[in-house]
Amino acid sequence: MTYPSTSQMVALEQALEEAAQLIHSASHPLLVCHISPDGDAIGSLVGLGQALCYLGQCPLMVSPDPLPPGLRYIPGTEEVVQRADAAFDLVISLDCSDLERLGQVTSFAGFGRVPLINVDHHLTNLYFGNVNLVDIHATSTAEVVLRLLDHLAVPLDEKVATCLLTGIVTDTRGFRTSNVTIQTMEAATRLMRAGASLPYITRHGLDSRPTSALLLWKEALASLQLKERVAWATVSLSMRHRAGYEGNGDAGLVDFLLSASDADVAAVFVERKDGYTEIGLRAMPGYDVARVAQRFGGGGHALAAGCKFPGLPEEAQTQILPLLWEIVGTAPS
Ligand SMILES: [Mn+2]
Repeated sequence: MTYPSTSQMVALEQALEEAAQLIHSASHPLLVCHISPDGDAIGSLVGLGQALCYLGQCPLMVSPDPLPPGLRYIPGTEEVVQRADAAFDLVISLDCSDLERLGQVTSFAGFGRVPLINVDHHLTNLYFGNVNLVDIHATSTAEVVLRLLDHLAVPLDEKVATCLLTGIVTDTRGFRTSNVTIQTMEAATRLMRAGASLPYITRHGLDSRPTSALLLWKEALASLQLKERVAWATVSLSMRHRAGYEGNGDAGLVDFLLSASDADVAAVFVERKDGYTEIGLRAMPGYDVARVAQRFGGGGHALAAGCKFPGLPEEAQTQILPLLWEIVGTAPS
């Protein structure tokens, strides 16, 4: 697997035009986001979905996994479905770095026989679409969707703006990440002008979580370890049970671990029912944890990545922690 070349990045303008042509010639597009969806996945899905209604297309909006209750404040999410009953003549994937992230959608009747537009911003994107609208410098897929809407000359309304600003705010954790640029702030300003409320989105998108998530943190933090600038913790099935936490993943714990002043890299190892361990990785600017995630078939961004390991958390730690120590042992680039 290789990172996208410069020519692929230069091809972005051409990809915008090709995507616009495919959208204009479609009658029944199907939009899909990734499994275990986050704010950017759902915000981009329903933002683009509702905007395309202005072109007379009301696409089918599919999330392969059920919507986490915390994302239901995003306008339009009541129309998101998990299965496609109707036929479609175009697929647009949002925030997915590879086909596996589309979950069961790749087995829908007709998938693979219609064109696919891949809209994403992950460094590890595999360019699996007929058109690849992938900007690895964008903070979020929502930012790429905004460029597509500009290219299509679709007007922004309050709902669409709220969806897209949710994607930017959640993927940048409130404009905190190192990839935030003046262009990001300009995009956010435009979305606010169109009616999106930044305080509302920040409150619902970042500063609110189920109480059971805090109880899960309490359990998992008892396992916190820090050695040679790597902080890590485990979320076991029994912790999840004791906390009564029904969501997937680590409930955002890995970002909290990176706030330890002695850590440059953080990892959370989440035990799953299927025998796998899900690993969330975070790094301070200058390091690249996506390369470690890729070695185990995962992906993401240099500073935020994830992968799955076939085995228990302890087994995953034996293999992955040495690679993380290797990363922090080298000077940041
Ligand atoms: Mn994203």
